[in-house]
Amino acid sequence: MSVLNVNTSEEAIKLEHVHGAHNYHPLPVVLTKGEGVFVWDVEGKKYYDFLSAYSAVNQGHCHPKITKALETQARLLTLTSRAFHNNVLGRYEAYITKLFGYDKVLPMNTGVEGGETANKLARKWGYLKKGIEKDKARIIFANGNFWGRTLAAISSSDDPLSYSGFGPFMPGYDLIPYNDLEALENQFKDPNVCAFMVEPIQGEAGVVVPDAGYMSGVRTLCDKYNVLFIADEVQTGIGRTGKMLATDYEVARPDILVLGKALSGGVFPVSAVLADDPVMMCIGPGEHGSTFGGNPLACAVAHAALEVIVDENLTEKAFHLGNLFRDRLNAYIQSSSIVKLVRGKGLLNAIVINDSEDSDTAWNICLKLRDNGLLAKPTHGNIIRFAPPLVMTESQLLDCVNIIIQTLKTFEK
Ligand code: IF1
Repeated sequence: MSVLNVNTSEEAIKLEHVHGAHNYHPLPVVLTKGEGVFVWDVEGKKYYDFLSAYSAVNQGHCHPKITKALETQARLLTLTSRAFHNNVLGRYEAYITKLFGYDKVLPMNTGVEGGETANKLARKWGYLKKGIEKDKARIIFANGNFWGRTLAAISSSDDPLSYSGFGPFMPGYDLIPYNDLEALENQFKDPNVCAFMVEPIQGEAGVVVPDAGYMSGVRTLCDKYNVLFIADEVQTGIGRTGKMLATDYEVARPDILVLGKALSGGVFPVSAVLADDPVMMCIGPGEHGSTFGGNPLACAVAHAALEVIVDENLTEKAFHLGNLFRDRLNAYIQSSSIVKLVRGKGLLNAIVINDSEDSDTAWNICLKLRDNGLLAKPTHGNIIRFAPPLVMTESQLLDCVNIIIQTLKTFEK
């Protein structure tokens, strides 16, 4: 069968519609090239990428250092399985555990596998170290959480779009309101609670930033009740919020840290779970793993991707550019009837549109942004997430602010 030529966006979309599952509703744009903060469509139109593949491309599209690491390792050794050692894994493990300050790392592939691994570690720790009765361990999550699409992940979801039609669900999972330390403490009084898994800023919920003191409050309560603090930093980590980790904004060191997405700069599926020995050593040989977990190619890519964050000071850049972004948007909002507010930290931001959740205003704004050369996508209904690559320059950011504001003005009543 000849390789089907895809010469137009329309042809590409049609092929996806006919031959692909309909589990997404993408913005109608067909991308063929990415470089830094820019992407190009099949017709050659250039766009600012203001989604960064949901914060997986913090380092910019096809970063040369990361793609070089991929190409070099791809010619040497891509996969050994963990049945044997290789010369790349240990070097990467030493680097990432030193960078984030943990005793050990358990390498996986996708963010949700990282979350699953963290949940298994916490339950095992609960039985071995906290003395919880067999099969009684409970993990607490916050309303509005999103940590992936597996049956465990959707079992902890309060979003019907995530869980409807997929039951029965994982037992031992319970939900409390986000940003509510009193509700959390009430749950912790049950000695069967082994962990609280939470995003420092809730991404999919619409970039929901909790009150100052929430993360440090979680840390304090976890210490008080001997509960593990699992931080899901798959979206907020790796410099995105203006700190290496969003939990770095407070005294809130997680017991288990879950990383993904930008851990590879968007070049390869790589995730990681970091913890100290008293937790990590609760899982022994043969009790957990993955065919591709810790493969040489993933380790080489992730090592380079992390070095880019450090060497190019992308965390500090995200901090300053994020403040500039919110300052400019807030100035506009003073006179806007269409935008209620802007919120976020670093370069993880969102605007809330002054319309009902089920209106298509946010979608229409994103279509217009696309026409004006900037790609973004609504999260829930009336919220548009803005998350450009952290390598953006100040002048590019101001150019994007101008595109966003000029576009929003066409929707003002
Ligand atoms: C999709 C959302 C974002 C995540 C956090 C774990 C994971 C994710 C905080 C799982 C993944 C992705 C999944 C992707 C779209 C995107 C997403 F809209 F789905 F919710 F970013 F907000 N923790 N988020 O955000 O990581 O297994 O996907 O590697 O499913 O459409 P993964």
